[in-house]
Order: sequence, then C-alpha cells, then structure tokens
Amino acid sequence: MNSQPTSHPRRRLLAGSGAALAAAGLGGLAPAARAAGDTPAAAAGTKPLPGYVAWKDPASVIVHSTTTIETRRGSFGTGVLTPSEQLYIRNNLPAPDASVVADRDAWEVEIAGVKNPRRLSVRELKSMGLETLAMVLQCSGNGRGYFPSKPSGTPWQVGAAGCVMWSGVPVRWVADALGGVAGGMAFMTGTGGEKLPEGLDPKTVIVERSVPVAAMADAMLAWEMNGAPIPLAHGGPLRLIVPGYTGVNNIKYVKRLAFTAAETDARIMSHGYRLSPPGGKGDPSQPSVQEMSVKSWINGPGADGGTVKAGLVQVHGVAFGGLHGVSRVEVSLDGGKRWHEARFVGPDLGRYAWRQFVLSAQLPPGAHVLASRATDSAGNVQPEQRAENAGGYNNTSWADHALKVVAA
Ligand SMILES: Nc1nc2c(c(=O)[nH]1)N[C@H]1C(S)=C(S)[C@@H](COP(=O)(O)O)O[C@H]1N2
Ligand SMILES: [Mo]
Repeated sequence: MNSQPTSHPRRRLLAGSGAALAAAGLGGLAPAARAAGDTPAAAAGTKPLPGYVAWKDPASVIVHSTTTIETRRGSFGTGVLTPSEQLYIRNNLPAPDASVVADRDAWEVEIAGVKNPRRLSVRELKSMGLETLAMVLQCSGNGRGYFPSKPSGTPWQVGAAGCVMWSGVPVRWVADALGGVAGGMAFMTGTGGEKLPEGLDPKTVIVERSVPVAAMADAMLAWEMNGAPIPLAHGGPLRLIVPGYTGVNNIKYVKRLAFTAAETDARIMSHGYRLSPPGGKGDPSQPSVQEMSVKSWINGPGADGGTVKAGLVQVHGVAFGGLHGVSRVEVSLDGGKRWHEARFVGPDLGRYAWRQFVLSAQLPPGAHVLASRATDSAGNVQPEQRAENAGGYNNTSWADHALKVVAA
C-alpha cells in the first residue's frame, strides 16, 4: 500500500496544487477522470493524523477532521477484511479518556428492559458466551461527497466503510441470562459512554440510538475487533454491534443497553439521520436512516489518480447487501451501457460481510468509465441514481460510484 502515488510525501505536501498533479503525472488528465479517483480536493483535505489514532496508516486514509477520517479508495486491499490501521473513524464527541482501556475487563454496561436488570462487567460478559462475525461498518453518509447538492456533513467518498471481524457475546444470550426481554419492548437502545460537554442539554449531544428489537437477533456486545482488543478509537473496551444497520447504531464504549417501549428522544435519533427532502431539516416525522441497502463500488485499478496501463486488467471492488447479503455483481466498462458478470473472490464471511469481486477485462487505450452494480439475495438491485435527501445519506448510486480511468 505504500507504493500508491498518493503516499508519496511530496505529493501529499503539494496536494491540490498544479505542481502536485504534475509531479504525480496527472497533469494531462481530463477533469472528469480526476474527479472519480483520489481527487485533488480530497488530497488537499488531508491533515496530519490526530494523536488518538496516530497508529493509523497515514498513506491509506484521508483526514477530513480530527473526528472524521476515511479510507482512500485506492488503499482498500483485496482481502476481505479492512485492516484496523486503514479503517475509517467517525466520532460525534471526543472519545473517553484512555484510562478506560487500562483495565478493559472492568468496564461496565447497564442492561435494562429485561426481567432482571443489572450491570455487567466485560469480565462477566466474557464468561457468558462467545461468537465472532464479520460485518460491514458503514457511515450513513458514506458517498455524500458525490451529491451535487453538497449537503452539509463530511463529503465522504467510498471510504467511510470497512469490513470488520468482531468477537463478543450475542445480545440475545445476555438478555436470556437476565430473564429475557421485558414485555412490550419494541426497541433496543444503546448509549455511548463519552463524557458529555458541560452546560448543554445531554439529550442534544448524547450518542444514543434505538433499533427495532428484532435487530437483537444478530447483535453482539463486542470486545475484540480484527483479532485484537477493540482500540479505544473504535469503541473499546465494549461496543454494540448491530449487523446490517448503518454505522451510527454500532455504539462505541457502550455504557447502557436497554430494551425500550419507544425510540430514544436523543437528538441524534429524533432529528439526526433522517431522510428529509432536499432543502429540508431532519425531524421526527421523516424516516430514519437505519438498515443498509445493497451497494458496491470498484476499488481498482486506477482509483489512485485515474491512470491504468492499457491491456489486460483485473477490475475489482467490494459488494454487500445490507441485511440480506449480496448474491451477484455486474461490472460495466462503458459507464453502464453493457454489463458483464463479475466473479466473487475469496471466502464468504457471511451475509453481513462484504465480498470482493473481480472482472478480467481488456482495456484499450483511452478513457473508460468503470461501474459495478450489485444484487442482494432478496433480489434488490443497486440503483443507477441516488435518492436525493437533505443529509446526503444512503448513497448507493452505481453511477455516482463509477470510476473514471484513462488507459495508456
Ligand atoms: N459512542 C459513540 N458511538 C458511535 C459514534 C460516536 O460518536 N460515539 N459514532 C457513530 C457513527 S456516526 C459511526 S459511522 C460509527 C463509526 O465507527 P468507527 O469510528 O469505529 O469507524 O460509530 C458510531 N458509533
Ligand atoms: Mo456515521
């Protein structure tokens, strides 16, 4: 991954300027060809990694701000899992103090809305059960950067997503051990353990989200990520994992897990992540962004800069089906006029994981628009167009995610 042109220190220093483009040999590319790859604008937005994630690979990520960091499109590898050093970061509030991971097993979560509510330490949770699952973690706003309306919020391209392996105890086993979910509870509500800023109404800042109680079937209280204790930045010592649902529902440093009759009235639920018409504002009357839908994109070749050697190429990318799992991917080399069946690569890690796909193709010299279109196991097909909305959520458009490259 260090051979990518974007990791070149000089390119990063000069990124965004004409000199940087010339240095990287991109000066002659049509603007459209640059737009789809690692854009000069995105490169220009790159800032140094903040201290709490200093362990991330700087060459693999775009640092939008200290709390919003995405994986570069050209840095996604072709193994199924996203290495922790490349995985995106999205924090609504600063993470808790590092002292909470000094004694991970001592972290406690309050379980409510069960017959016998009580607090459980990570140590106790570890004695109650163990499961491992792979899951796509994706921010609701991933792909927002492709909305021409430029909604406010981080202009993520494809990299506010990753496929992560989690280990922990299934939520349903914990609920069963505490006598089962209490009657009339329609939601599962998780609360983040951040210290809230003083002087503000806690409801306006707390990270607390509700999902339908049915989502508990595959939910997990996890302490391990990609085979290691969950880093603090990703929610250690304990994180609520809700497979198939958008990133925000996967509550980091979870301090309370409650089965509730109603959705939380925290602002991040009532007004945040709502699908409102362009120009509108999120409010409780609008639908929530919750389950993920079928989506795919191409990660190479040519995602870092847009140039490809003409001839035989392996067009590859990732595809996932949200709640259903992905069953098929087609690839187009001409912007969607003709489609070819792609082949899945590598192991199938279950319906919540993404799958890598590849199409072997001959790319003659010239400009090409590479697109991918996935179908999930329920027959839903990734749409050509995004559904417009004020927040720039849920962009699954294959046209928006097409990769413009020049073969030479
Ligand atoms: N406690 C807590 N959990 C949280 C958040 C947060 O700010 N605080 N951000 C959410 C959002 S919006 C996303 S997209 C994911 C990001 O997870 P990551 O930073 O581990 O990639 O965490 C979610 N869980
Ligand atoms: Mo998010």
